[in-house]
Amino acid sequence: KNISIIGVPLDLGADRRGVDMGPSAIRYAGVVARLEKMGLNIQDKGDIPVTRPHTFTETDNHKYLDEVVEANTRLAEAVSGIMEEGRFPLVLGGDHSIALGTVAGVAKHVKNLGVIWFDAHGDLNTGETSPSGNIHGMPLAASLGYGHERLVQIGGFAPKLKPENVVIIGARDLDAGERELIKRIGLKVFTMHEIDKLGMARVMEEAIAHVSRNTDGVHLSLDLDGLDPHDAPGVGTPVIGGISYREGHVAMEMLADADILCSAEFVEVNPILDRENMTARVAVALMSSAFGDKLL
Ligand code: DIR
Ligand code: MN
Ligand code: MN
Ligand code: MN
Repeated sequence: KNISIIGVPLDLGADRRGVDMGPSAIRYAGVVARLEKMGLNIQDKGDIPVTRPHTFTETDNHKYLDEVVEANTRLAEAVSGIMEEGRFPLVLGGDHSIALGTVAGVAKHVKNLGVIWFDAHGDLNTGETSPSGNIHGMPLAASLGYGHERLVQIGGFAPKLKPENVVIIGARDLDAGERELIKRIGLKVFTMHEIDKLGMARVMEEAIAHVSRNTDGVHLSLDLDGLDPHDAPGVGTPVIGGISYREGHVAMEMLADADILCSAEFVEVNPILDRENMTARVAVALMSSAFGDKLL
């Protein structure tokens, strides 16, 4: 595989500052060397420029809408360019609002795109339902065509995803409006309840079958807060009772075996809240498994 890495030092979609340092933390954790050691061809394209705001702005319950749209428009173009070269985009966040740009760039080239969304949250809010006004709680809704027109239309087309091609894994903190949307559009969600009851291997079997049935490629959007805060403490919105380090690994290994991924992003690494860059190191370990690294 030929992989192009791109960082997005954006934290304006989240409440707590610091995930803008996520790309640096993941590079410091040795992502390039680790993947090169597996024999992969790696090109690090550096970071997308992000405009720092001079003042706080909010538009209809969307904090920093202009800056988030601008960064994601640039990201969509960069990701689309990587796809055009026939390379695999690996995007380093940054808050999860950057999925708006990644998914836009990938969906431009993959007609029926599947998505696996690892997250403690649904990221299915719109300006009407969001309790926070933070855009990192909205990217999956917008990619499905729900929410603010400027978010929905990033990349110049909409919707990017069909609900039947998406699964969420690891959810344990869903807002009322998100639950309503999940039921209304019939979205497949494996909450922690299903993971506890069935086990991660069975959940992944079902998830992989679901997202590869009618698709031409699958995007992995992995929010590190999907993992348990014990294993990934460096995230802005930790939620107790998450996916363990080992469950994360078997999930990534099963994705590698299924060989369905066309793109991936690892988001919400916050080095300010971390311990010895542990969360960035977990992110790199999960990436290597997703790209086929084996214990034996
Ligand atoms: C909450 C938190 N659902 C919101 N979302 C987070 O603000 O919309 N997503 N933290 O990662
Ligand atoms: Mn910052
Ligand atoms: Mn998220
Ligand atoms: Mn989350």
